[in-house]
Amino acid sequence: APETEAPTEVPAATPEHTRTGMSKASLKQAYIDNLFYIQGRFREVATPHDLYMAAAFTVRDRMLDRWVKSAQVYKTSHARTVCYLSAEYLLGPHLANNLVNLGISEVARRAGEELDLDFEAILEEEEEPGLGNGGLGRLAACYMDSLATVQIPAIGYGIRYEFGIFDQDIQNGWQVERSDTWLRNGNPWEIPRPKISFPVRYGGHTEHSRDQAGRSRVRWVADMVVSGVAFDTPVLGYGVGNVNLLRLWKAEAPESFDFQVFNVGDYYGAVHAKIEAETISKVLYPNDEPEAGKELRLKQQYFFVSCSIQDMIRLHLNTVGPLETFHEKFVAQLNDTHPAIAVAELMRLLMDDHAMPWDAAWDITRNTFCYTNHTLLPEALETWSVALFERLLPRHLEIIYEINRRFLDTVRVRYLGDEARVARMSLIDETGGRRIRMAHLAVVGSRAVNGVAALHSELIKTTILKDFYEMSPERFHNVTNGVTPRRFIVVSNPRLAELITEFCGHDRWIRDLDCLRDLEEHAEDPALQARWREVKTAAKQDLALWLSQHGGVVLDPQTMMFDIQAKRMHEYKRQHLNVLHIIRVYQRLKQNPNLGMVPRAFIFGGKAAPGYYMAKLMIKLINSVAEVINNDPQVNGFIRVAFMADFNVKNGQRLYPAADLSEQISLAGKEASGTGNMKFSMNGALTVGTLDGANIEIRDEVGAENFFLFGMTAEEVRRKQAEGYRPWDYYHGDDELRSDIDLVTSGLFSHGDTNLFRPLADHLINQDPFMVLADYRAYLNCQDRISEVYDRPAEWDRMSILNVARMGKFSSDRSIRDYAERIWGIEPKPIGI
Ligand code: GL9
Repeated sequence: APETEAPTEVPAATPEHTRTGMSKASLKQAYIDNLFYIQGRFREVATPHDLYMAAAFTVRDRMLDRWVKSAQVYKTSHARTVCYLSAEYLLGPHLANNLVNLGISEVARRAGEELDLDFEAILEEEEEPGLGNGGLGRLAACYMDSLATVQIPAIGYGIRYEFGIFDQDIQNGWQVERSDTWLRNGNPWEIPRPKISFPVRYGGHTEHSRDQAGRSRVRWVADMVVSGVAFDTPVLGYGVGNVNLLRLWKAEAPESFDFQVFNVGDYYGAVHAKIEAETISKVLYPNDEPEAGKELRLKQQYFFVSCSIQDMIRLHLNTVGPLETFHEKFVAQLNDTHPAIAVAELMRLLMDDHAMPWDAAWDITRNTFCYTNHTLLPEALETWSVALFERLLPRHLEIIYEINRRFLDTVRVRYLGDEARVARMSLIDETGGRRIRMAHLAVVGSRAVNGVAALHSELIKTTILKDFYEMSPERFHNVTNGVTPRRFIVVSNPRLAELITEFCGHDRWIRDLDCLRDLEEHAEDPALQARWREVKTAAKQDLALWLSQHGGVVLDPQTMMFDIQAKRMHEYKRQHLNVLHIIRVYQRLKQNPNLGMVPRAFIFGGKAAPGYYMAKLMIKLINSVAEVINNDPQVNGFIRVAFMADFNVKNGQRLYPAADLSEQISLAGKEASGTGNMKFSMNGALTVGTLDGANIEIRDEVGAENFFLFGMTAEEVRRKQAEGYRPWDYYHGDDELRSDIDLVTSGLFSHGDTNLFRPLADHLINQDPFMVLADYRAYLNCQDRISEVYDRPAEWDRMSILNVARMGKFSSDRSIRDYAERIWGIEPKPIGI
């Protein structure tokens, strides 16, 4: 067990001990050393940031020998390696997580105490790398943790955005975006590798010719070149020696860029070129669906993909050798279509730079890539205009055309005369302006395709990728998402972790989450239930205190049920359905102030894409409803509403442990998986949810009797949509529903302004694309049942314990093992400590 393996006392720290020792004495000595030699400070003058940096370097030092050893073993054994290609990594703070994975949280805490340091304040000081938008980016981060923990050699490739996801302020109830300057004070976790750098070219034209052997050769004469520089972050597995690499690329002007030649006398032009290069990795696009046609976004995608594939080829040539075996050394997982251009880029590099014939190159390419789809929303399926492609990546467009020509020939041979099918499957959408369908490129260029939850993987086969499934069903898989229990239980909920450890074996459950099953037999034990409740209440107290200090809402953790919905703001996630329930309870209380009800705190968190008007209006609505309810003494002893500003990984870690009830209320068939659903449930929240995404599997695991289900199924949604859905009928057919919606536009929540929320209400009554009104009644009924059960603590606690006990499946370790066995064909390469 890593917590106990390191000796806790060594008499006097020798220099070796100081640099890497795990004992308390070594940690103390190292900390003081780092504070002095790296920050140039001693205790008396150190700022909180200095104190954090010294801690970070002290921890990082302890990861480096494992990192070097992993790299050596991986290299000399020619280990098969996963390359995870993702435009986003929503990492969250490193320090606490690395302490846990090193197994030195406790000894470090004691060392800190002896140095008279405020350990919590040091952890708080870390600025989190928010290099992702939401679930998709956080999934990549969980997978990096699990890849290392299950000891699979892996490299995560991505972009080192200078500005990650914006910080959210709430002003007058509205979201206000602030730029995220996470690198401002330096990043102690990354190591710059200026020598690992690749040119990435854009624009220009191609020249076709034949070599002496008569083979056709292509030269791409680009008109812009930038340089991608590697920044490496070590990712340590839990309780193992394996350290994998997260390699993020920063865009710079190439060193060799000759201002004199390209810009004779044009100093400003030269500086402008430098700025243009650096712009590429400047900022993360803050949308949860693709930004239509933004040239910079395509530049970003090609930038990190090109650097990554060039790096993989370099590594292969340095170790194994001939490129014919590239796909045996590497498997590359495409995290959604954002890196799908990799298919054309690998083809280009193999053919144009390494003189490989088409068929050989295609064989390698097809056997290298696998593609994960993360959404069914049609508006989220990425396409790029052919014109933009031609301007930015002329050679890739040629290659895509040739892939398409050959592919469509196979379709024609298979389905004689079915030109409609050919048009549907083409990599080029010819309806309207011609556009490249990135999902089709990813599917055609991959060996395996997977969805992220059972329902989603089935729906892919019958909707967006139906034709592809019919043609090669054997390539379609499901890998249900998971989350890492290290960050989402051990780091975020130490009290629960300690309690679980008593029943599930010291640290055993942290690497094998199925061990949580050992809790099951104690679910009805009043003694455990009492302690379980204490742990939950303590977490609620922490959150209540934090919220009261940040925004001022006062919640009562003793009496109130904490009902939480935290996720990106989106109509399909239906935060407004939640609001309608709050308004219903409010109206009931106003009509009957003596209504005996279970007090509830309704807590929200989530960012809206800056250009998504309706999502921003939902934030304003939540805050407006909160203002009225929280200031109404007739009700505010029973209900309160809080919007936690700036929901990110760090703030999520405050929410998950404190939830009694987890809101997972998307319209069935829209949420591909969801991962917050898993994080809440792992922390003992019960779920109110639809049969959507991974909710279905969570319910299967925890038992239908321990899950609050409501709403239409995906199939019922489909049928109703086909019949013609008329929200108007619901509005007029249900007095309470009408009264709740009417209250939204009454001006009560908007200081008399009856227009402010009109767009939201009108949209619900007239369009309601996500069928809020159709599910309203079922949701209310379900919420009433929930209140009843919450009133019976023994029953609730039992259900809560069973939820945790049965969450083993949702560890990202299980997801990664699934990928390794069923998709990647890769074995663990254990590195001891
Ligand atoms: C998402 C899906 O919407 C989620 O249901 C899923 O859990 C995650 C991870 O597979 O991927 N796809 C997607 O584009 N986002 C997801 O969360 N959006 C963001 O990350 C903002």
